[in-house]
Amino acid sequence: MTYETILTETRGKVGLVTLNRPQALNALNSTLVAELNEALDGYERDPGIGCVVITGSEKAFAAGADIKEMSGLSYPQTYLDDFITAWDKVAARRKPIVAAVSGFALGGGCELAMMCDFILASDTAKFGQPEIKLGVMPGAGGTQRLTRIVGKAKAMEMCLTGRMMDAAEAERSGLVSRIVPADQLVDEALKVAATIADMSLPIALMTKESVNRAYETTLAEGIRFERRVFHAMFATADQKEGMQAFVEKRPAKFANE
Ligand code: CO8
Repeated sequence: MTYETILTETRGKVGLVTLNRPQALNALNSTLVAELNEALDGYERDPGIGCVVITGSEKAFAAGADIKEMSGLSYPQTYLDDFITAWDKVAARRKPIVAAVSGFALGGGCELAMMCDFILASDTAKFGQPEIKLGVMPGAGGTQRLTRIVGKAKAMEMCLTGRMMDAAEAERSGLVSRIVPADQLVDEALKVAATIADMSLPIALMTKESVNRAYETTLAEGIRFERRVFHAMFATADQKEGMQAFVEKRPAKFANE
């Protein structure tokens, strides 16, 4: 499949999407968002894919929504077209998605990275929500996801001033899982994604769903949800295989059943 604004490839059981609008620092225009969703739809449907990596270039993961495309929109247009809603589909994917972020992840770029399940950052990564400098605020989850991830003080400061966070601060704040040297970022992300893709797919999906519950419900309700799903895992062949393999001191071979 050939796209205009992204590159896609499959590496074993991992789907790799590279945002590819270098002339605009991977600014997220409507074509890019549509193509990204189309590629992710394909990976969701493909039973051979267990995990997806989204990355950008060394200079920019994505410098935000495309300001040139957005600047002339009217309120009725944004409202009637339900502007931004398509973006949220990224967060609704069932298969795990890793964001591999190098360079700028600003505005919608930072929001896109936060829609993924976790972020691996290069040492050059810079995260920010600079929308206030454009006379707007984050509109694709930035005021909500960033606040839940890094807490009110940092989120408020970033959203109100547009200050960027470097990779070290992002790691200290829990925004990224790890920092990797820039020239090893994509390889490392693919390695982590391959590890995930080698697990049982249904178990990985249930695990993702359960962790995400922590953001959506009370602790008691989340614990109840976790317990029910944990119990259900004993109905899978992969639970039998995983535990049997441990007992027999051999690697597990999951059948996704
Ligand atoms: N949109 C459109 N074009 C962009 C964007 C952008 N977000 N960012 C960079 N570009 C373009 C520049 O216009 C320039 O193009 P040209 O060469 O034709 O002038 C090219 O990319 C290179 O950019 P710079 O020359 O500015 O590169 P620098 O290295 O000097 O600066 C920066 C890099 C600091 C990243 C700078 O480009 C910048 O500040 N960019 C804008 C960052 C920003 O404000 N992002 C937030 C956008 S608003 C947003 O994301 C709202 C999200 C809400 C949800 C959206 C739903 C659709």
